[in-house]
Amino acid sequence: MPAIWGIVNVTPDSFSDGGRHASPEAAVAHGRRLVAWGADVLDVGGESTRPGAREVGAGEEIDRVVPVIRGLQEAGVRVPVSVDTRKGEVAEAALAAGAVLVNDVSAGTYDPGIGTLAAAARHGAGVVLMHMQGRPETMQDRPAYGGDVVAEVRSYLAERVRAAKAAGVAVDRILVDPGIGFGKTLEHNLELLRRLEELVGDGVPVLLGASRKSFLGRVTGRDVEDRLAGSLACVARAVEAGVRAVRVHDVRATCDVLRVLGRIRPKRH
Ligand code: HH2
Repeated sequence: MPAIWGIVNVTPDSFSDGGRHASPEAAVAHGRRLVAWGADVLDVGGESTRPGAREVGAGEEIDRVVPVIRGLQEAGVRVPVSVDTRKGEVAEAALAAGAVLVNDVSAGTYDPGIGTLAAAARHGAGVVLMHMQGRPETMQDRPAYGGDVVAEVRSYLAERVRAAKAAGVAVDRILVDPGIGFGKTLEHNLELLRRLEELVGDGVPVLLGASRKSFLGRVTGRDVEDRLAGSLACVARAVEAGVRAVRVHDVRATCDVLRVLGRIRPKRH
């Protein structure tokens, strides 16, 4: 069964839970709740990357995530903590504060400085390398792929895996992610989900983030707070395809889905 990455957004403007856990205390309490519900990893983020989001400076992002990472440790939370950031400086501060993974939606391409990959390598941390076309500010303006979106995403991720290895990240600490909703039309997202096995077959563990995303709204007609069932359908699809981790807001319900699927899936030989 995939690991459950519970989302802890310490932001005023995230698309589904912006402002809800903006104080460090509220974010730590939320993280503890997610662990009690079954989260295997907590993914702490201080910058929204939703379409059109405003960029946040490294200092502001550090001020948001570091107190939460420290607070989780002080509260005795033992699950690994990931920092969701594109900036090397933020990754460095978060890893120094106790995070052990860097989830970078730019796969190490955003930060021209030391960068997230070098920071992860220095700390022996893991990384998530996600595919995104363009930047959050403009990525949904007119996403386009030459021919086959799945082939393009796979070759981009293979190149970013090579870059991570070259930066010194341990091979067995790398995950890749097709980046659902990041520079993709509805049809691109659906095609990636339909053909997840191709990505899994490339041999690098896959993380999938589809939780509450707008393509689910397009399919079901539901607003963001009402996309649980659609999100869980994606979790079931991830299990079927052999995905290694799912990044979700609704940890308790996801955990139930995985428990049941774990008992009723045909055994593979
Ligand atoms: N999606 C979001 C943020 N980070 N990281 C990975 N690896 N994969 C994803 O699909 C992914 C991600 C967007 O979701 P959320 O954090 O809820 O929203 P926001 O970016 O508005 O904070």
